[in-house]
Formats: sequence, structure tokens, C-alpha cells
Amino acid sequence: MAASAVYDDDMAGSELVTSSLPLETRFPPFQLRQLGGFWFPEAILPGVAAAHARFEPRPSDVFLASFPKSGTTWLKALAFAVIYRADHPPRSPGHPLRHRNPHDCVKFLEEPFAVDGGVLAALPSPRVIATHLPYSLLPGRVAAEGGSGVRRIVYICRDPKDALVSTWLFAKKVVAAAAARDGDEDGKPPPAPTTFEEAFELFCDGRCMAGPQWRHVAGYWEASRRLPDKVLFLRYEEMLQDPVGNVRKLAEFMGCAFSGEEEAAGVVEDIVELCSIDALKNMDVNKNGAQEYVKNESFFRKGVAGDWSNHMTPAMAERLDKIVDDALQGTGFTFAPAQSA
Ligand code: PAP
Repeated sequence: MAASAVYDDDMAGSELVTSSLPLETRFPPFQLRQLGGFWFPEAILPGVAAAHARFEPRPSDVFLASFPKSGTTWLKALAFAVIYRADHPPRSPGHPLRHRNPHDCVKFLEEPFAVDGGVLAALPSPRVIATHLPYSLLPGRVAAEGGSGVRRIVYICRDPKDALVSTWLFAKKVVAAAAARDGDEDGKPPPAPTTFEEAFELFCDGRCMAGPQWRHVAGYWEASRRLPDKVLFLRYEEMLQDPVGNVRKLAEFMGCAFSGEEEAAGVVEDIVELCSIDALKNMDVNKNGAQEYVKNESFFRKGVAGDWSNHMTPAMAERLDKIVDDALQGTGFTFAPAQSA
């Protein structure tokens, strides 16, 4: 299928020839390479190759897909809390989400060690696995339309202007964390963070992690139209407006709808509360813990729709909206107008 064909174009044997891929260095700390029409941090490409070559999906797997900074952490928390609620009732003091960051509860398919380190293979079924890969670059065994069939995929999309702002602010934190960690031990000064204006231009050109954002969204949108039972398409802004309704939808899609007793006991509301940005932000692990490259607190900022207006001029917003609208012509998809922050 197309995904594998695109990917194979950039492969030599079973190894990805990273150095042959187009390079973008203007978005530190990430050095991006272009693969199959999308830009990725160079460091994850071995994980992408491993996922294509050796990942073994199971029929019960659920994949959580997103463009970065579009609600991934929230979706990870919600899906984890929903699917494992029998073992981990949302109110229990020992719930894993009270002691581990959502990124430690749900791993990315393409992250180092996920496939080749046996991290995903060691998980009990049903597994919840995240990915920032676009639909066209999912391993054929995950997204084969026909044959063994597409696995269940939940996609979350967000207004590109808010995703851009969130990405830029997050990248600054990663640069600062790298500088604090490495100092100038290699004799080179730490990379200067990109200005917002530079990040905006790169984003408009599709040159950002997993960009172009609109093509990422359109791929999953089209798949969700073709395969509504296999691909659930959620919007961050709608989840903010109606978290309970969206969590019900998520549970039904994952094959574990809430029972009448659970509804009556308020389990849906408990999950929404457990996974709310305020609750997660205030957990000790998210105030003081860290991932390898950044503090856990960096994943929780405002969590609202429309914060772009505090960082972007109306002219910039209009320009990006037009680029996105033009690119989405013919897909039947539009971004709903974002609310004000
Ligand atoms: P990732 O791609 O690095 O995993 P991701 O979780 O997709 O990041 O995006 C982070 C955004 O989600 C942040 O948005 P902001 O910068 O505009 O504030 C973050 O605040 C927001 N976020 C994180 N957790 C939640 C949550 N529980 N509810 C709502 N928004 C959240």
C-alpha cells in the first residue's frame, strides 16, 4: 500500500538511510529530516524504521495518533484511564496516573526501545500505543486497508495556530533543559531558541515536527471517513467543550462502553476529573518528575483553545488560516473556529 511504498523509497534494504533525507536545522534543538513528505526529528527515525520492520500489532491494540501539541498527553491519560478502569478505578489513590506521567503510561510506537527494546511487546493486551506518525507513514501492518485490516486508531486534532504556539513554547523548554543538562561540555554554545517569527515561517512551510500539520490532519480525517469503525477522529476544542461526551465516545470506540452502573456511579466524570489539566498538573510526579529530555511540567501549560491570539498578529493568523484552508480544499475538512483564550 501507499504508506509502505513511500517509506520503502527511502530505505535501503531494511535500514533507513537517514543521511540521504532532506535536512532542516532551523528549529533547535530538533534536527529534522523529511520522510514521505513529512518532517521528523532525526533521532526518532531508527524507531520509525524498527516499527515498520518489526512491530507486531495485536487485534486488540488501540493506537492514539496526533500531530504534536494537539492534546496527546490528555488523550493518553483518558484512553489509559478508560481502558484499564476495571484494574485501576479512577478514584483509587494508587491509580498509575497519580504516580506516573501519561507519557510513561502510554508509550510512542516510534520512540527508542519501543519496538527493538521490547517495551511494547512486554505490555499485556489490550495495549494502548501512541504515535505522531501521519496515517500514510504508519506501518503497513497497522494501517493495511484490506487484508488483516486497520487496527483501531483514535486521532486528535487541534487548531494549527494553537498547535504552533504550544510547539514553539515547548521547544524553548527543551532547548533550556538541554542547555542546563549539557552546559557547554562539548565546547559549543547551546543552540539559541527559534524566535516565534522564525517558527511561524517554518510552520507555514510545513517544516516542523510531523509537519505539514494540515496534511497530517487530512490523512487521518480521510481515513476516518472511509473507515469510521476503525478511525475515530476527535477535536481538542470539542473535547474541552464536552469532555464527558467525548470520553463516552472514546470508550464505545475502544470496545469498552460505560455500563449503566458505571454511569450512575459517576465513573465517566471521575475519569474526566482525574485527567483534567488541573488535576494532572498538580500531581507530584508532574510537578517534579521528568522525561529524559524535559521536565514533566512542560507538558501542562494552559490547555485552552485560542491562546494563539496572545502570540500571533491577526495578519499572521489570517495568513496561516489561508495556507491551511487552501491545502485542505477538496478534503471536506475544516478547522472549527477556535474560541478566545
Ligand atoms: P505532546 O505532543 O508533546 O505529547 P500534547 O500533549 O499533544 O504534547 O500537547 C500539549 C498541549 O496539551 C499543551 O497545550 P498548551 O501549550 O496550549 O497549553 C498542554 O497544556 C495541553 N494539555 C496537556 N494536558 C492536558 C489536559 N489534561 N487537558 C487539556 N489540555 C492539556
